[in-house]
Amino acid sequence: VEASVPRHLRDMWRKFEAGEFKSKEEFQKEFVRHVETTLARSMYNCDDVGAYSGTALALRDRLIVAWNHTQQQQTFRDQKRVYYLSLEFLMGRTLDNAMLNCGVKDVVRSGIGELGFRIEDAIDQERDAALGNGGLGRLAACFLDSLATLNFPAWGYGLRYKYGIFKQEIVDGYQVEVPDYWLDFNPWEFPRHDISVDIMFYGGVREKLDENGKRVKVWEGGEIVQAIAFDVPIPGYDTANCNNLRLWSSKAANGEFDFQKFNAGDYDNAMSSQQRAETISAVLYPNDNIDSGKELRLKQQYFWVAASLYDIVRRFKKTHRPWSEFPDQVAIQLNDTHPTLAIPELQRILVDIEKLDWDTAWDIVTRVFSYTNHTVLPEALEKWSVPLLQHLLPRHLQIIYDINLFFLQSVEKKFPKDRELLSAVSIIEESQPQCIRMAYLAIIGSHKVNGVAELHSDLIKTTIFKDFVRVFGPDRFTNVTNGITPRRWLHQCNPKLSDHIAHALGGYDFLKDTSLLKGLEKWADDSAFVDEWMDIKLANKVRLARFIKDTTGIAVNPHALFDIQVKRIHEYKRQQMNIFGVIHRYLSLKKMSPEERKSVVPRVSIFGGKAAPGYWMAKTIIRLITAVGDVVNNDPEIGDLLKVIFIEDYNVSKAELIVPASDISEHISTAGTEASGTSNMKFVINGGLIIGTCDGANIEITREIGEENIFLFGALAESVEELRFAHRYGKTEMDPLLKEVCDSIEAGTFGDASTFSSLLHSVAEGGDYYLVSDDFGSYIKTHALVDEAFVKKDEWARSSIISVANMGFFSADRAILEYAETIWNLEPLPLEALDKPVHEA
Ligand code: 4GP
Repeated sequence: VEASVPRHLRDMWRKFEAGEFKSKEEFQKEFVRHVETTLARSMYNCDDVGAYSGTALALRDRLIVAWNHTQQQQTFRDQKRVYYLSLEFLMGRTLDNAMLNCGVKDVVRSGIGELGFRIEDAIDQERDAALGNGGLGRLAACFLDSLATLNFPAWGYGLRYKYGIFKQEIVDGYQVEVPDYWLDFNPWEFPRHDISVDIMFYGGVREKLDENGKRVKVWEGGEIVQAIAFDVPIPGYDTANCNNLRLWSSKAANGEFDFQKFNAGDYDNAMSSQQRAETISAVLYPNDNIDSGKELRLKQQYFWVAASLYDIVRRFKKTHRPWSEFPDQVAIQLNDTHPTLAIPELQRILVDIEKLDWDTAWDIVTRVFSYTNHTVLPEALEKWSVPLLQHLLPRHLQIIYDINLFFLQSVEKKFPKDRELLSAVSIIEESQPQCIRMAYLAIIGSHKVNGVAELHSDLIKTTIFKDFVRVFGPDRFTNVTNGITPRRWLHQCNPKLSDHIAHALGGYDFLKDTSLLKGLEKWADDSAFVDEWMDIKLANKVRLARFIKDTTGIAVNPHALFDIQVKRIHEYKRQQMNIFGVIHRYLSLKKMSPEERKSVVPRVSIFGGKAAPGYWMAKTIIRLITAVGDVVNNDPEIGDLLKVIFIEDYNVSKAELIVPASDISEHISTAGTEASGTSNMKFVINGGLIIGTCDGANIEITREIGEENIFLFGALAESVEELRFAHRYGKTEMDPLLKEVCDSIEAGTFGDASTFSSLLHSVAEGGDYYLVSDDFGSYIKTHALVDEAFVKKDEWARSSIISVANMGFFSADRAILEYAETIWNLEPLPLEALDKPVHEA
C-alpha cells in the first residue's frame, strides 16, 4: 500500500496502462517493436528464432497485464488460496498453449504471416521447460492449467533448475546424457530481485530464556543461502485469470564473491561460496519413481520449502489475521513426500518464532497440509538418514522427534501395549543409521492423504500405509483419480481432431466441460464424420512418419498399425516385455512363407523414454530396443511388415507430436505397480486404443469407455504376491514363447548376447519380479486380437469415437474440483472480479 500511486494521479497512470492486443495490427506493432528494440534485430536479420522471440515477448506483455490484475484481485478478495508444492513442473513449451488459452492464436497466425513467418515454425523454436522427470511433474503442470482455467486462487511453488532433465542422445544404440541448458532465452519468467529470502543450513540449537522467562530454542550460526523468486504466469483457458508459478533460484547471501580473498589474490576461492550456493538450484535429480538419498537433494528440498513457507506466511501476516485463521486462508498440497520438510518447518515458525504453544501450532499445521502419494514402489519411498538431518537441519530433527513422540503417545493411548504397532508407525526407522520415513511424517502432519487412481488408493490403505488406517481411521485416506488438461492434450496437440469434435458438438465448450464429449456417441454411425475422424488419424500418423524419417532416416508406412510406448524406462513399466513381444513377432515373420506374410498386418513399434542415468537395467532395455531395430529394420525379408523405432529424447513437445498418431499404445505395467498413468488418458482422448494391464487408471478408463473398447490382459493385482512367491520357490517354468525369444537373444541374433545377460537373467526362473513370463502368453495373444481388430476399420473407428466420447471423467478440471471440494475447501474467485482491475485496493 505504501508503494501505491496517490489517488489523484491514477487517471494519468490508467491512460497509459498496458492493454491486451485485440487486433492483428496491435499484435504486429508489438511484434516489430520487440524484434527491433528488445532483441535488437531488424527485418534484415530476423529468422524463426527471432520470430518466436518477438511473438513470445508480445504475448508476454499481454499475460503480465492479466497476471498483475489477477494477483491484485487475489490480494483484494483475500480468499483462501491453495499452494501446490512440487519439486517438479514439467511444463513443456509455453507459446502455443498461451496463445490458445488467451484466444489469440488466429490473430497471431495472420499477423505473423503478413510479416513473413509461419506460426508453426516460430512455435517450433521454443525449448521445453523440462523441470520434471515424468508423471508426477507433468501432473503438476496439468493441474496448474486447470487451477487457472477454473479461476482458483492458486500458486505453484518449485525450484528454478538451471538444468532441467538431461537431454537424451542415442550413441551406438546406448543412451548418453547431455546437459539441458534451457535458460538461454526464457521469456516466460520474471525475476523478482525484490523478493528474496535468507535460508539457513547447518548451525546449532541453543536453549535460552526469553523475555518472559520461558525456555526457548534458538537455531543459529549456520550458513545462509539466498532464495530469489522467479515468477511464471499461468494463463487459464478462456478466462482473464492468470495464476502464478513461483520458482526459487539460489544465490550466495554474501554477494557476488569474497572480496577479501579476491584482494589477497586467491581468485579460485573467491568464487567458491557463490558456486556452492548456486549449486542448490542447479540441477534436477533425474530420477523417476526412485529415491536418490543425496545430501544436495535434501538441501534442495529444505531450501525450496523454507522459501515458499516464508513467502506464504509473509502474505498471510499482511492481512493481520490471528494465527487461528491460517488454515482458513491457506491450503498446502504436498506433491509426493519431496516437500514434507514443510511440516516441521511450519511447526518451527509457529513455535520458535511466533511463540505459539506446541498443540495450537500442531493443530494449525495439520489443518493446512495434505499429501498426495504417487507410488507404492518401496524403492521410491523417501528416507533421510538421521545423522544427515542432524548435521544439516538440527532444529528440524528435534521437531521431528517431538512430533513422533507425541504421535506415538497418542497411539499408545489408543492401542495400549501394542509394541509392534508402535514400531511400525514410528517416523524413525530403527535401521543403521536410523532414518526418517518421510511418508509417515507426511501422513501424520496432514489432514488428508490421497492416492491417484482407485486401485492405487486402495492399495496404499492395505499395504504401505495400512497401520495408519488403524491409527487414524479410513477417513484420512482418499482417492483423487488423476486427469489431464484437454487444452494441451487435445486442442493444442491435435487441432484437427479438436476442430472436428467442435464441429459436431457445435462449439468448443467441451474444452471446459469434457462431459460434453458424450455428444460424440451419436456421430459414431455417421459415415462422413467417421471418415473424417480416420483421415485425421492418418494425417497425424503421416506427420509422425515424417518426423521419424527426418530424425532417424527410417521410412515407416503410415498405413501400418502404429504401436506406441512412450514413458520413462522402468522395469515395472515393462518395456522389456514389449520388445520381447516385438522379437516374437519378428521370429514368427521369419518362419512364414511369402504367401503367409501377405495376410500380416504391418506394424511400426515405437518406443521413447529416458532411463535414469544410474539405472543400468533400464539402459540395457534401451540398448535391446535399438539393437532389435538395427536387425529388423534392415532385414529385406521383413520390409514394411515390421519396423522398430526408438525416438530420442522423449519430452513434452515430442509427446504432443506422438500421442495423436497412435493406433494402439501400451500401458502394460505389472498389476499393482503403476499408480495411475496419465499417458493412457492422453492417448485415448486422441482416438487411440490401448493395450494394458488391470492397473492404475486403466481400470477406470475401462469402466468409462467399456471393456469392448480396450485390450486388457495379464495377472490381476491380487495374484501378484502369489506369483512372485511361486517364482522364488522355483515352481514355474518360463513361458515357452518367451523362452524362444530369450534363446534367440542368447544366440546373438541382436548382437553380442553378453550385453543383455542381466536383462535375460531378470526374467529367468527364480527371479522375474515383474512377472514378464507370467503375462507374456496373454500379452502375445492380445496383440493378435489387436491385429484382427485393426483390419475391421469400421469397428475400430467406432471404438475410437466411443472411447473419446466417454473420456470426460479424465479431465484435470474434474480432479482439481475434487481436490478443491474434498481436501482444500477452496472457492474460485468470482468471475466479475476478474473482468475489471481493482484500482482502489
Ligand atoms: C507417477 C506414477 O508412476 C504414475 O503412475 C502417476 O500417473 C504419476 O506419478 C502422477 O500421479 N510417479 C512418479 C514418481 O512420477 O516419481 O513417483
